Amino acid sequence: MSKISILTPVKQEDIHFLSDLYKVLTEQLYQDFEWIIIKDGDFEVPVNFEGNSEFQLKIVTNQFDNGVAGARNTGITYSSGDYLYFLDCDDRIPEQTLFCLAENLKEEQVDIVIGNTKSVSKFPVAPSTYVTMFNRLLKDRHVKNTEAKPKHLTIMSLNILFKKSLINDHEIRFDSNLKIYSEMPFNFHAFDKATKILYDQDAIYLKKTRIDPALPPSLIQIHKEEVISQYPQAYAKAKALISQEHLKITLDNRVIKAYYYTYLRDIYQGSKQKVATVLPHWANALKQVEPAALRNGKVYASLETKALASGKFSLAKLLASTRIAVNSLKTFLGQNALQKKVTIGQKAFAKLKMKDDIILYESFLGRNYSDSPKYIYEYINKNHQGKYKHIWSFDGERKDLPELKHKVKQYSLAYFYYLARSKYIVNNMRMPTWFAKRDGQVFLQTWHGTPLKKLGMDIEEVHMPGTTTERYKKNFTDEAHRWDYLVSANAYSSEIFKRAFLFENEMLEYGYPRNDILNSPDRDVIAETIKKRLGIPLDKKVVLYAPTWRDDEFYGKGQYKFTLKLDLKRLKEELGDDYFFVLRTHYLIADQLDIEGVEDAVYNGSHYDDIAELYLISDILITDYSSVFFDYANLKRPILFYAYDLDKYKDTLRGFYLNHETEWPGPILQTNDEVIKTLKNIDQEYGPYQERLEQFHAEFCRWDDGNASKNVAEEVIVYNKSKLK
Ligand code: C2G
Repeated sequence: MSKISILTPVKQEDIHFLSDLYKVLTEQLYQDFEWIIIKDGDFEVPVNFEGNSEFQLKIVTNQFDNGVAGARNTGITYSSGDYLYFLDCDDRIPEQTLFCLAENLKEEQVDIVIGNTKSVSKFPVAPSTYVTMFNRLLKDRHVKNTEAKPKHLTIMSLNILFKKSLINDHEIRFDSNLKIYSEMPFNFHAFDKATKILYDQDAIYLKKTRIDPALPPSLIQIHKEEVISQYPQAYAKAKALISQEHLKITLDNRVIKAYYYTYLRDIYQGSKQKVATVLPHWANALKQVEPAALRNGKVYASLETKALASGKFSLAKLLASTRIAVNSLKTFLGQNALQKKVTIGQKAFAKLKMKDDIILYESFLGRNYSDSPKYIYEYINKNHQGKYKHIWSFDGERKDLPELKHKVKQYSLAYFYYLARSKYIVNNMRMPTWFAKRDGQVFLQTWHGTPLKKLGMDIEEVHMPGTTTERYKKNFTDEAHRWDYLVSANAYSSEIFKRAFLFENEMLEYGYPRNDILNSPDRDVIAETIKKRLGIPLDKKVVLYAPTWRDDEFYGKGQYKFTLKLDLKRLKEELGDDYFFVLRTHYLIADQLDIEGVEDAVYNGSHYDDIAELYLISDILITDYSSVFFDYANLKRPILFYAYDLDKYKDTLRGFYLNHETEWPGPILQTNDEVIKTLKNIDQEYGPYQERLEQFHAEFCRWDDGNASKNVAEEVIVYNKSKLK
């Protein structure tokens, strides 16, 4: 069999991909190849290629500053194989791919073998469907020698074996004037000159879609604007190189499809100047399309392409806009009620000016009047009276909060109106993915807890419903890029937030506004008032139980299950004389707790707005993996961890940032017996943890000095607004 030259161009920022790719190549069943790494620039490739490879490795440099096309051409000149194979450094091939491709060469006169390229967001890990599939293949594979069909004639050069003599005899090269689609003319030139082209569906190539924002974006992502005008230019160059009729039609169908569907909106969107530069390229391309191919389009669309091809840009634009509008209407009609509201709401007010004195607040998805947004609002409202219009967004009607003058229902027209008009948005959670921050709008993200459980990019595998690990991470980091300010309660949080959210804007390191109340000189008076209001006995010790949610226990998106594992009847029987219990489920929990029969010993505070007030009225906190204990530590009162599913949570669901044995500021309890025993003798049982609590307080609560609301509000809102005047 013949020797293959594998060509991998690499930019400096991508060299870290090479050691994995090296491993992939050492695992190939077919080893009669050389691997040529073409450095696109002058830099060192650290030699960390370990292992006993059978293949030859060459590292060469592309001396010319002509991008990936030039680098590939350089690779061709250095190659000594009979066949060329282009492989990008961040992609993967399963171990049988080269073997399958090479098998096709047993046929006579094969010039080109095209493999099967799949886009994946994640490379499969063994045992994967690919591994299973290939094990089967090795047993049953019969090379079918399928002649390549038009749909296999791709415009990408990856995962194709090209006979080198064909490439050299016809001087087929990548066009370095094209940054992005240089492969289109290369491939079609080669297809045109080839005698026999085969397609092998088992020769799989895994192309990674770069949705992980931690990775550098791909060329197409960087040059979005250029992509739009380079496609028709690449097409025109390719068309000029081919003579076979069927290839011309194949290429024509591609460009028509690209115009009608893939790029339509991008072509006509943007500034007049941009549209004026892009349109002539498409006009030129469509002029070259064979009439036969044009007729394949729908009548309306072909009128449009004809108008464009003959330079009637205004008419073409009118027809295209009508088509876009009809398509949008069709999409709109297919949307659910919320999506429809979002579409209308965002469009309706997009042209209104923002107002420097409007602030839109939301806390915990609009479910509460609470957390840092509440305290920031109260500070500004009290200290800068009448200077701002404060809008609160809630997920339902809140007649019980008459002191808030402007309340809007989430996703109502009024909500979208204020979303567009507000200069400042203050939220403690992520906004929905459809939210498009306006130019000049200031997003103050207060966040909602010092992280114990791993977050964002730090989570290895996401187990939440309705998402994948990649999607979750991409949404997360896209969202974090919209935040202008992020509140952090301690240095530990700042470090994690920067890494886990890829946050690069302004970190506000003043402590949590929501914890000001815990450090207030009036806190005992406030606590007594609340106890009286809620009917909680003043002469008993109050225990707050505030557990978190579990990623894998849910009814649906944002609707989590919770089974109460505390035995309330026993707690009442054994501790009821001295203790009173306050239960508080997490805001994502949909289940209602049943306290029937124990009402005289238990208050269900799950719907109470502000958990900070519940901290104040309690003497002891029981939690599991919730961030509540970081805030509660401000009070320096005992904290117990009722962590009945610790191993699962730690190892499978999330993982923790702090060591549970050495760093958590309290005992870990696994059963009701242990909880009861600890509460009965709380002073002795908690004694050994006092010192740890002190250290914990010093590390995590140091910035919480009772002035966080003031500091945050003054810096982000008051000072910025005064600068505008
Ligand atoms: N919370 C609450 N009641 C509970 C649990 C939590 O009111 N029973 C509130 C607290 O303000 C807490 C916040 O919700 O600080 C976040 O809750 P966590 O249990 O820590 O979980 P999560 O919402 O996943 O946020 O960086 C923090 C993480 O993002 C955790």
